Amino acid sequence: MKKVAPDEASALEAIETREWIDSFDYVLHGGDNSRTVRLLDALRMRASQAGVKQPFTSNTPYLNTIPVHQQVAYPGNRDIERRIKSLIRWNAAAMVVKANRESEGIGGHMSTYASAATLYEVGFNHFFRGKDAGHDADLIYFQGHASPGIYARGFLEGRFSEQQMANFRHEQAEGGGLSSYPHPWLMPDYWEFPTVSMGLGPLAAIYQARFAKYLENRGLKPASDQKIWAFLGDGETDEPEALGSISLAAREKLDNLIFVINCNLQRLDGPVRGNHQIITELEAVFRGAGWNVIKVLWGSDWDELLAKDSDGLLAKRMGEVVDGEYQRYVVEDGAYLRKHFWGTDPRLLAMVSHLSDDELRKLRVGGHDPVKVFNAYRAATLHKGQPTVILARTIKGYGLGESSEGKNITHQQKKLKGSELKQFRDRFGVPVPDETVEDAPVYRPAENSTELQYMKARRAALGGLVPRRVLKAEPVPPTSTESIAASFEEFKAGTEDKKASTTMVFVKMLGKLLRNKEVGKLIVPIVPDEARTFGMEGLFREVGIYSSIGQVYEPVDMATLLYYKEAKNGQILEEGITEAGSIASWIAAGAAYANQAVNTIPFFIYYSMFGFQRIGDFIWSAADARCRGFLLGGTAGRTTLAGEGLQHQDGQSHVLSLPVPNCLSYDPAYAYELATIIKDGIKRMYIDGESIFYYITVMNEQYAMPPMPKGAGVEAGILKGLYRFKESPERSKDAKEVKKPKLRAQLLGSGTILNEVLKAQEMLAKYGVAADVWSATSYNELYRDANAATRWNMLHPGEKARVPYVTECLAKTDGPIIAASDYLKSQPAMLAQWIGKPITTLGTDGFGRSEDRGALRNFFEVDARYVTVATLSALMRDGQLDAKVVKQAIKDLGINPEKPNPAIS
Ligand SMILES: Cc1ncc(C[n+]2csc(CCOP(=O)(O)OP(=O)(O)O)c2C)c(N)n1
Ligand SMILES: [Mg+2]
Repeated sequence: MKKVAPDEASALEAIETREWIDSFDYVLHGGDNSRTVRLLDALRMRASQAGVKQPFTSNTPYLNTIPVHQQVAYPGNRDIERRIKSLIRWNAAAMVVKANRESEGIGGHMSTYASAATLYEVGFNHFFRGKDAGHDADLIYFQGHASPGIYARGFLEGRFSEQQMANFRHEQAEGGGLSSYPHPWLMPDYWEFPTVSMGLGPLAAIYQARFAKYLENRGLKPASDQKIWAFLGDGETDEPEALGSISLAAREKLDNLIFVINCNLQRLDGPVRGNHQIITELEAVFRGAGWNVIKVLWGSDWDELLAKDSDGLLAKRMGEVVDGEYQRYVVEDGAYLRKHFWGTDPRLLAMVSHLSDDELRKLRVGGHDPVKVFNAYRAATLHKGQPTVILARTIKGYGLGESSEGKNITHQQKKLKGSELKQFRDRFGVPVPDETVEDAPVYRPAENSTELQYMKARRAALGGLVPRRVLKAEPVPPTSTESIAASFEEFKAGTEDKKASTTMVFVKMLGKLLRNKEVGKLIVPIVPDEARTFGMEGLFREVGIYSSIGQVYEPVDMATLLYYKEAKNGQILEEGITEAGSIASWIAAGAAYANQAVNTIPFFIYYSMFGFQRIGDFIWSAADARCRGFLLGGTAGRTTLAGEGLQHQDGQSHVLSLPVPNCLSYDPAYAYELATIIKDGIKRMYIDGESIFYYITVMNEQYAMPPMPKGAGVEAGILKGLYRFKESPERSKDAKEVKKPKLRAQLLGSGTILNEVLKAQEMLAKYGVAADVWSATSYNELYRDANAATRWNMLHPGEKARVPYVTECLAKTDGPIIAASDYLKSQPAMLAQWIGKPITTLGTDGFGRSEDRGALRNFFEVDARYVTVATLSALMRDGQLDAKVVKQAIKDLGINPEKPNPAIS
């Protein structure tokens, strides 16, 4: 065989490649796209048959997804829009620079918005629909660190005064200020979605989009063309939450969802993927998950060069440069680019021989080109049957000058020197005069200027200002309080001897609420694959499991009464094993009163251990977003959930719920307590419109539910967190022989541990101790009330002091206080300062064991025997009882005083 020299081989190969491409082009120009796809399929098939190993790739070349010939012309006035964008760029940077000059270290970010300005401005001028668009109004998750740019636009729109701009990050200053990031709690008329805890926004947006379809399919919201836009950082996609549910979005065909990933190739410390390409990686991930992916990599400046690239040399080169190198190109000059990017092949060099170094350097990337961005958004909004992700290549710190643009330090840059401000001003043509430019003043043109008029007209055409948080939902009918109360009446009566768990009681209540004529439709039950755990499977058949396509198979249990019924109008959100996804649904439903103008009432029930501990950051963001609804911590209680061991047994969720200021947490023991809390919660949230939500633990231990004690103040006590459940029987008959003077004590119990406390009350009678038993439904509420009173008293000397509720209840009672719960001892202990006497707390500090309830309660020292000994011991310390009695009790009750400390064993 004739040997071919390498050079000759590559020349021959080039000719051969050319011929193949020409043949392909011939078919392509025939105009039948599907024919070309079939042709490629046939080739692939042939290669497979011949045993040619084809590397798997879910990537397309490193080029714009939308070819030039498929672009439409830009509909806006490019020149005016550029001027507006320049003013916003300036104001965004100026507000951060000024804030940091005035308060050193106050923070703020310039480089994120600088990279994303075009991405936002094309949206504001041509896509984002405001609230006046009614049900079509879009929901937009702004990248948290881009807030200065969003405020800067608001300033031009006349939404914020110069004073407010100057008070960036000083909400408390005179005239009000602007919060660092999107916080609906702090700016409830403006921000809708807290996004700055990175990763939460993308996941929340997916479930928001799914919830929008749920509302439509259930007839709670008319069909609409609403879009959910989520802007995120490329670095942010490293958060597991960010990409964790993208397959759901594809499966559900969420074509109302658009992700825009600002691919500036940098995160806080440096490049996102220095040695690789983040865009290539994300393209594969999203395409693999079934998304429509639109890459916006190259600006129009590149069109001509790429048109000449008939052999794909340039495209190949673009695809092989790693991000660290691309970042380098941003900071280097044109000569560097010519040598390092173009200089790898003489044919590439020849392609740009007509361009000067400066022109080479100025070739723009796609995310800074309004035409490319517009076309990507247009394609995304028109796309059907899939969610879309736009991967937009941008430059971090774009336009911020040499010390910032593309540099690794750019994320943290908060200051610009006078000369840098001047450069910035000149580059973007901002009309700030030389005399003041170094002060970094914000600039707003005259009200009747072309720029402001244009902005206003665009926003008016698109349904008004964005972002805007508007409360449009009708409150639920006030009469629902009565209808709910009537249906809950049975819970007041108790179950006599029939045993039930609070979980069973809750499920019964939920059923009643679902059947309630006034609120039934609004209830949204959410479960993360735990419906059977909580005995909720009866609801499957009754209200159906939501499925956007109904049920396309015959379920295996079709013949049974409780079959697994999926339906397009199903009410239950069965999320599968994802507490993060479930809470995202709960957040969408809990804030629907503001975002979707529907007052949905979500009940999310889950294993309590996997709540605040696992998804605490989501719950915090729900609080910020002013969500309303109920979180139910099921199988709660460290010793109550028997057998499951330390990863399931929750003894901390009430400690973890305390920091959430608008979350009310309860640990009820009995049916009537639970009924009282839920009934009041619906009234406060959905009739009175309070931005609070509830965390309630429910348990799986079964016992007879007592009737609600008679007497005024019980319901109020349940809600405030404490009431006397059972007074001491004066002296039990067994105790007659006890010669001692009467001893007294106050016993507090929560959740199922209240039953242990009641048993202890009887035991103590035998030792001559008359104890009252209190049900402590919420230590957290007691703590907040007491703190509020103490604070008020500190600030109002000389006025009649307010008495905390817990003091009112307990300070004047007789005897020591012993409090037992299935949670950490710190729960009751935090009230000690307001009780005025010693308090002994029993709780479940430590790791659990895979044991049964009895063994666990012995291990953690929270059963009736320990409550008894703790009481006797407290009386002894108070000098009312001899140590011998306590010792004897320890012996009688079979307690081993030398057992290891459960807190650390
Ligand atoms: C959960 C979480 N971790 C860390 C941070 C701190 N943080 C703020 S911005 C940032 C880098 C952002 O990079 P990227 O997502 O690429 O956004 P860019 O600013 O480049 O657009 C980091 C680490 C945060 N806000 N949230
Ligand atoms: Mg980035």
